[in-house]
Amino acid sequence: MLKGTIIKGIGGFYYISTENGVYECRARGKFRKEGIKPTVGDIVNISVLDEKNKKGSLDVIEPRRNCLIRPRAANIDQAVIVFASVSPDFNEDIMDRFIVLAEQQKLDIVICINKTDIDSEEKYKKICDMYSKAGFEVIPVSAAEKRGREELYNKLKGKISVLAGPSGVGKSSILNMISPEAGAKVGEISKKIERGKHTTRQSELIELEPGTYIVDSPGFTSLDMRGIEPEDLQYYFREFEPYLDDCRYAGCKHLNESPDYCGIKAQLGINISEERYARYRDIYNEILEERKR
Ligand SMILES: Nc1nc2c(ncn2[C@@H]2O[C@H](COP(=O)(O)OP(=O)(O)O)[C@@H](O)[C@H]2O)c(=O)[nH]1
Ligand SMILES: [Mg+2]
Ligand SMILES: [Zn+2]
Repeated sequence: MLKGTIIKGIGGFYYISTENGVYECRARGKFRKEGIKPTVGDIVNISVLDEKNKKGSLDVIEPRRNCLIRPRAANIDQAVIVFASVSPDFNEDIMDRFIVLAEQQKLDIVICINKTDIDSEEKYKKICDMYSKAGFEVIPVSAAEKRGREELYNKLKGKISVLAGPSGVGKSSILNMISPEAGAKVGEISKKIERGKHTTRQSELIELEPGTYIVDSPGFTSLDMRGIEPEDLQYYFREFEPYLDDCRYAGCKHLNESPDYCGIKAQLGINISEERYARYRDIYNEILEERKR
């Protein structure tokens, strides 16, 4: 038995990274019978069938911590949510949706604010301040000037991370800054996908160093909130957490209740930013509206 992580799956073969290198494995028939599809990121046990040619059999899949649908990958540890401070202008509404989706998947979150080199008014400082106060790790970077690389890299170490964020904010550029090899590899893969058009495929894990991986395609391409239970939304705004017990009524929605009775509303402008709260309210109402349809 050898423990490893599935880093790639193609045509029924799985490539499993272990302490003795990468093995090409077929999955045992029982998985199909049980309706389990081995997935990139799965932590598995294999038995080695042919050491010289690095071939084996995938025998056991450990229970998953989470499983993202797009990109399809299991056991992702962390989302690095990338936004630009300018060009495109920072959009807090979209940012908070990315955060909510990452919290729902129980991912660690690192917020990365890019393009600080062209942010002449230093707007990024206010953004960093708001999100650090809300309890997030925030790293300002400039992929163009390779600023912030060390700090970001340290956050990736020992984890499987997915880069998320709108297009044009610099995700590819940041990956290139972190690792030109990884950047080139992802570039190649996305070209292949473009050529192949609608082929469905699993993601691939790109190894930065042993134990440290990046998922090859950006996470949460859709910001669909319909999978979120309205009463769970409060848990996806992490700065609410210390005050939830202060609400007088069980099941407080923190919407129309008076600040005298609601721990969250009592903290507005103090320990909870009015802006973040406004997004809680908007997303909450939007989920309710969607459910009426
Ligand atoms: N000035 C500046 N431009 C950047 C920076 N990072 C990326 N860009 C530019 O922003 C555009 C989008 O970058 P890209 O990495 O493709 O974004 P992605 O869509 O998120 O992968 C490209 O023209 C990049 O050259 C940066 O730190 N500073
Ligand atoms: Mg890109
Ligand atoms: Zn409340």
